[in-house]
Amino acid sequence: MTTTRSSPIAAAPHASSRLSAPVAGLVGLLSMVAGLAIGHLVGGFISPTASPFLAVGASAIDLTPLWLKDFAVRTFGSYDKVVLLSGMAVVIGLVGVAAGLISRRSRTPGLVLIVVLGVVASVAVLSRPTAGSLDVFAPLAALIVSAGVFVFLHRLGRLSQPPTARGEAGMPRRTLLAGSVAVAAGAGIAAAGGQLLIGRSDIEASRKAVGRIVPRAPASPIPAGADFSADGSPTFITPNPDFYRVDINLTLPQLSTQDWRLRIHGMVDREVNINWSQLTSRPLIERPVTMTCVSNEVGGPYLSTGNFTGVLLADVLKEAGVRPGADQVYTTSVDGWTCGTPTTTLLDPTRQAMLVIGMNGEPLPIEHGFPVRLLVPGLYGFVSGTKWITDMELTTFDAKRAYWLQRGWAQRAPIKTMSRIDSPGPFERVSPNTPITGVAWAQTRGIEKVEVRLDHGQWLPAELSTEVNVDTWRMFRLRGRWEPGAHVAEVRATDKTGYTQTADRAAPIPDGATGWHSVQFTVQ
Ligand SMILES: Nc1nc2c(c(=O)[nH]1)N[C@H]1C(S)=C(S)[C@@H](COP(=O)(O)O)O[C@H]1N2
Ligand SMILES: [Mo]
Repeated sequence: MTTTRSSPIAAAPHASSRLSAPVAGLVGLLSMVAGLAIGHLVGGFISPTASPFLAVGASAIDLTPLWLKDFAVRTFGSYDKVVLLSGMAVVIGLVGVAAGLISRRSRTPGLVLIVVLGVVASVAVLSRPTAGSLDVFAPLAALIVSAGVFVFLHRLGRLSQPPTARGEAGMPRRTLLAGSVAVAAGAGIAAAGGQLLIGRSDIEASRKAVGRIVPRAPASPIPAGADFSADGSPTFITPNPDFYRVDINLTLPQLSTQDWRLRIHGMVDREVNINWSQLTSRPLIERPVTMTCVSNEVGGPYLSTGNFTGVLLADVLKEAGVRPGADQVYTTSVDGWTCGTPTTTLLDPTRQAMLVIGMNGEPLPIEHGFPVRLLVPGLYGFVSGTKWITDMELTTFDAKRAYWLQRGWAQRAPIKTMSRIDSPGPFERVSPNTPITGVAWAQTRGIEKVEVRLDHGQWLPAELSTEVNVDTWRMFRLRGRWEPGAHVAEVRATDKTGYTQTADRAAPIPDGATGWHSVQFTVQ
């Protein structure tokens, strides 16, 4: 341990003009780390390949001979990149320490080394195949911050040397320590921030690389009469940015097509492992389906329709060979969320459960499960809609309990026949001839009839939009001339089995809300 008390040797003339070796090494190391962290953060804003750290790593991969690459992949498997980046971090750290050690008397040699490294990093960044001209700002920021921190800590280091014969006032070591801790903490935050931004844009790049999704069997065009959006109903297809989103994730799972795998195992004749290119070379079908969340309250918003592209799951399951008794398909997302679906539903050819890769002509948006999700028409999302799916186990409901089942929600949850008024909105003031419009849904059964009543009067049959298929919503519209004043409108749907939705209000938990939606509005 060093002490702050001056020894006769330390107090010798000129001693203060020389940093001790540990302090010099620390100063060099921290300035290097701070520069790279800021470069990583700026890279996060511009492009992942602008990060000097990642660009140097990518150049290193490019410059590695093939035999060494093969060795790395064989030895470290999918950790090869982690091993490379960790090795690089150690080397760069050592160079930083060296920059400090050659600067114990004067800071000039270290600054020269930092500038040289900055130029090397800029060359690495700009020579990436996808480099843009803005990218140079990341290594530039790294260079400036690195040099600035070096000058700052070098000065603190000198001032905190023991007092000199010349009588310079010594600063306590604490100040150097505090400065170092502050730089290290700042660097940590910047690096983490950069990593967060880069992770996201990396996956966005993987998503862009997929391009447009063109199914072999595209869905028929949506007929013009499929919605009454001109009168206030939703559009038949929900645009991706407006599609409702429900999941337990604070940050989105980051799974590229390259890293994606689906393992189908458990009670099967043979385990099946599928990667992205194997999945996408299967026949792709496209179908509009309306998804609904079990948490949707009467009149709630967790309901949207997409044109989904994917592979029929029943075909894949048949290849695996489902063993008798496997009544549950237990799926797991890359982040560990789990979901239990009845096997019979997934094998039912009329159900057309899908491994989905596309939504409205685009690759799945990240928040909707990129690159692959499960979609089962007619079941609420929590028992059917596994996003970022990576694992599918054939098992029994007795053996395994999925995420929401453990938290009090139902094991089996078919979507209930329901309807919602969208226009007029609650307490809206409208003109006397404003139509009453909205949506009704009864996935797998189809909507037969929707009725609306005003002020608890007679039920009046509403006009229905053109049916697209029984797995999608149907819009309704009631035209009329309403008396001036306050009104209440109510709606109820009847599905094609003849069931009319009950007036009894039930909460969403455990298997979906029931009751008629009503809206109060005023005619003026
Ligand atoms: N991995 C994962 N998948 C998930 C969930 C989740 O929390 N994690 N939520 C489910 C629920 S409750 C619903 S309603 C649907 C919603 O899908 P969306 O967000 O694409 O609309 O996703 C399902 N899939
Ligand atoms: Mo849900």
